[in-house]
Amino acid sequence: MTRPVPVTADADRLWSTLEAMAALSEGGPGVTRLAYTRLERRAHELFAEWMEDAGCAVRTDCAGNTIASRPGRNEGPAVGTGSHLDSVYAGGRFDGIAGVAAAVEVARMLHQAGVETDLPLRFVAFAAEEGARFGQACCGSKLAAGLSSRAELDDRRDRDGISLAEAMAAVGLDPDAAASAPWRPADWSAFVELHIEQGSVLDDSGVDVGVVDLISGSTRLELVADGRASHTGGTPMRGRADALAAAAEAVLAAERLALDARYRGARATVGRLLVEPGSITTIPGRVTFSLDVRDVDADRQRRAVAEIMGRVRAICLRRGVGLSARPLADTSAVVLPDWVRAEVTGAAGEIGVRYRVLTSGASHDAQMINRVTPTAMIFVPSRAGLSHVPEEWTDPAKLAVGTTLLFASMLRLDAR
Ligand code: HGY
Ligand code: MN
Ligand code: MN
Ligand code: MN
Repeated sequence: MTRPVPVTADADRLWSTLEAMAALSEGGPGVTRLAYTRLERRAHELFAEWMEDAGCAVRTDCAGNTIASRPGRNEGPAVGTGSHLDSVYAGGRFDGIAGVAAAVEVARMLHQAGVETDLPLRFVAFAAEEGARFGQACCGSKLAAGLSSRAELDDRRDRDGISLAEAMAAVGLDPDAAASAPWRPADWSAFVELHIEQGSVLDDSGVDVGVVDLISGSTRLELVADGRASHTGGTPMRGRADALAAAAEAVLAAERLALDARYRGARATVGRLLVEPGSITTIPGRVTFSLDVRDVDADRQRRAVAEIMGRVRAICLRRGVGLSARPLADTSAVVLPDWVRAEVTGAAGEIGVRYRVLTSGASHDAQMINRVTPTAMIFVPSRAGLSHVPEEWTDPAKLAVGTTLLFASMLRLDAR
């Protein structure tokens, strides 16, 4: 006998789920729970415990994604939801976790009400979505979508030179198996990821939720400027090959290009810069720095990268500084399918949730999972648009509204 279906998420329970997950952090400001670390696996274990208590069977796939399955009346392609549990360095409590906590709450709402769906439902905690540690974004969902080669797992390395494959093996995963066990599209009917907006459109407009139509692409490179280290006092200014001065010009060249009207919509950022030998009295010999170029237009994104790299090469040539570059990630913008988005906006209409259609500047697991099964995204507001910082905040009531919409959307997708 099914009891009346609760149509609203339990905001307090949802909040304590989020807080319990956010407490799993390496310490220091904000949340630090990096890709393929013991701490990330601990977060997946906690997710698995919660989902077993909510009546799901739980397994971890070869890429380290944890998948909780709830049977329906019939076998068949599942309706899925989920997000990631890793964070950036000193990040916020909501990026990724909000979508996983919402998935847990939906499973609890269904379990509590004894709801029997037609199709099976699956709730996913993705591994290693953030590029903070290895540069590569969406590792777990890329592997699930069959978009990562085994060589990439050896090639991407963290600050200590540990490769993705070595980090996976260190937490008990098999990189060989991970690179050859993609999810089967036939096992899925649709997927909805709830995530914080990481921009300020919802917060500025006061609208409760966003429904995403397009997710930006992202090209990420690691550049190394090789100059000539030498004594800061004994070396005349003329004829120096100062790697940091060259990198500094490169940072400004990237910014200037992204501000150029020809590249309106592109975003270019140097987020990390390492100076060697890093001594006050030595001219910097080598600078290693990142370049992240995002755009909703794949062609403009690649033209922006090409033009920035052309400018950086010219700067280095003029300064007698060598330049090398290696790719870290390269994804194109993804348009999410109308029909799944229509089910989400239809559910919003049914339950009286105000929404607006938004583009995502951030990349997401949904981008990869959309290659497996048609996907939608629900955004909840980020206060002042802040994210990837300890000040990241989403109002508990707004998170509950987004979760209620996720619940209603999944039931609509099940009933199709
Ligand atoms: O970097 C991003 O866009 C996402 O937060 N991983
Ligand atoms: Mn995220
Ligand atoms: Mn993020
Ligand atoms: Mn994401």
